[in-house]
Amino acid sequence: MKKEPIYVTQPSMPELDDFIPYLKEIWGSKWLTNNGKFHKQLEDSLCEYLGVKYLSLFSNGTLALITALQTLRITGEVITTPFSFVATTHAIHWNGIKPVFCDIEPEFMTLDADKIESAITPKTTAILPVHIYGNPCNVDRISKIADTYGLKVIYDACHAFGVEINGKSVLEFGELSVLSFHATKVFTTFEGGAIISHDEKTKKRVDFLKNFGFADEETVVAPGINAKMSEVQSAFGLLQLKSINDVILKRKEKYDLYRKLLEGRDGIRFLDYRTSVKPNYAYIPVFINEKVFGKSRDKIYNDLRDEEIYARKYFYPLISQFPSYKNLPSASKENLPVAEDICREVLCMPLYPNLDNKDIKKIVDIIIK
Ligand code: T4K
Repeated sequence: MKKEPIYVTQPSMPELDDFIPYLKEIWGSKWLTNNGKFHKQLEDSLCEYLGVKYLSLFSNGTLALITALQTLRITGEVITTPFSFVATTHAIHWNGIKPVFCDIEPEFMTLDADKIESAITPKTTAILPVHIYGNPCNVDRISKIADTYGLKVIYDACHAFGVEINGKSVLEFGELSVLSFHATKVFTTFEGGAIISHDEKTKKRVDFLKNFGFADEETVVAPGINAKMSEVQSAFGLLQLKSINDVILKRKEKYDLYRKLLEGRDGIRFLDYRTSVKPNYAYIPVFINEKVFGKSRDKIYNDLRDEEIYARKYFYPLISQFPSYKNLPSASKENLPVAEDICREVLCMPLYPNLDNKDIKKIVDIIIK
């Protein structure tokens, strides 16, 4: 029998039968969207699960990022990382703000706090770092820099569902954090996302902005957008949440197996989590140094594809290499030497709870053969 292709990820689906009662309730109530019952329940349940006070659901992470910048009225220039999914910088661009790229740390691949200050200009109003692969940024250093220069910090936490530092949610840092619940994420609502804020007033502004700016039937307080999550998606989220601890545990088992089989080989490196981090095992990026390992990242990528195994080069090319951004002064190769190297070495391996251990062994064999 022909084997199914293996993709970089696969959503963990609950039993369809378990979803039917939710659908029946939605059908019965005819309440499909706009802050319905399941929407409210999911916001409360996520606050509890994630250990945060205020969370606003969104239709996706990109609109949540765009709205986060609107919420804080960010203008001028925003310092960000080129090593991320392109939506991070697009959100800045869609707000008419100039992105300023800053290099990343070689060890953790998050924004290099040592290089942020030299990117600040009189026009800088905010920093938009990314907890890449769910590994937290240097949050303490970034907070200090932001305080010193009077800047806001919005974290792109799209990979960081459930991640903690020293027992505290990573979503507690910065003025706002943004999650994605896309089908490829650890926790999913098909499409979806959220903004985490720290006070009721800000949460209210976020909620107005994601609903066209309506404060009530006759009052529009700002030029908002439509970025609401529907009842079907919210219900799916409630069901997903029931198995999330199991999902993360299974991801860890697969993650550990990759590391056991591949660790210690010259020219192959894994991303180490910062100390005191509780990870979510969202991704397993492997960094291949061609000169030392003797085989390039692209050769391994192609060898795997020949076997219908679709590892992904997250995140290559750098955002700064795309036509919309490559002419910015901060996009130059000289400004981003670490990110330029890392993006040529990285390959994210398939990782999801239902991935067969035999397939992991096969993937490792293809890499090392
Ligand atoms: N910030 C960061 C740091 C992000 O990583 C993202 C999204 C965002 C912001 C924006 O959040 P959203 O607006 O998306 O909520 C995927 C996702 O579409 C994207 O959400 C994600 N980051 C990015 C890292 O990965 P693609 O273009 O690589 O997806 P795609 O369609 O190639 O899917 C990858 C694999 O996943 C497929 O080969 C098979 C599997 N898959 C995919 C889908 C959609 C499934 O098994 N089922 C599915 O339904 O971008």
